[in-house]
Amino acid sequence: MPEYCITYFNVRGRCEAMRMLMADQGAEWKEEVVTHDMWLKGDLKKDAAFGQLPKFQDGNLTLYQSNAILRHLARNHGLYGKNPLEATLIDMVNDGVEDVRVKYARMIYQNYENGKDDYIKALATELGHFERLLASNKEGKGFMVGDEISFVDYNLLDVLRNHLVLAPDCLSGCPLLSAYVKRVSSRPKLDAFLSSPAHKNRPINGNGKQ
Ligand code: 6SG
Repeated sequence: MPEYCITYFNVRGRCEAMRMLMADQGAEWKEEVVTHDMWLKGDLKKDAAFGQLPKFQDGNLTLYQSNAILRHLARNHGLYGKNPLEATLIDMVNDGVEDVRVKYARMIYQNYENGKDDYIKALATELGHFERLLASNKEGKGFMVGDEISFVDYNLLDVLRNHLVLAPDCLSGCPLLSAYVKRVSSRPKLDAFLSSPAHKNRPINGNGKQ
């Protein structure tokens, strides 16, 4: 069993997709929770490869950058497609998820009061891209790429679930994505994690906005 450890703030943020992946794959991990005060002391920031968290340990290997961590877990658990072409397509979708995550975080942390309404108005277009991509694989009845779940499904699911909290009807024009969220969320081990206090009681974002 690998020795996984997440060092991060007490938020879902950039770690919930990797937590969902590990829970669904039956992997165990430790959590080292960093408080605001601990972070402001500066030692952790100084040690971090890019001055930021999350940090992730797999035995003696220490990693930074949440998407690199997701990819590392994907390689460990066979979640990176069945051939190089699928891996490339998974990367493409993941870059699209990252674009949405960055826009979402900018709105949440920098422009919530003034920016939320316009952000929500643009969601039909933003999320419509994923609806069409999903439709192009097995008529939208499975996963984003190929026949099996991959790391991008966990990352996309996390972003979609956060958007459903922000705007509960944001998937009303996306029937395939709506069904995908329900289908993937109901995988038994993932459902158990999503129903757990560890997930439910952890704030989505560090400033209390959602
Ligand atoms: C913030 O942006 O949690 N890391 C964040 N912030 C602290 O000094 N490209 C990489 C990646 O994918 C992005 C990392 C990410 O891994 S995530 C970080 O390290 C810094 O830059 C969002 C999050 N925010 C919680 C938070 C940060 C500042 C205010 C609220 C924690 C609580 C208080 C201070 C630190 Fe706080």
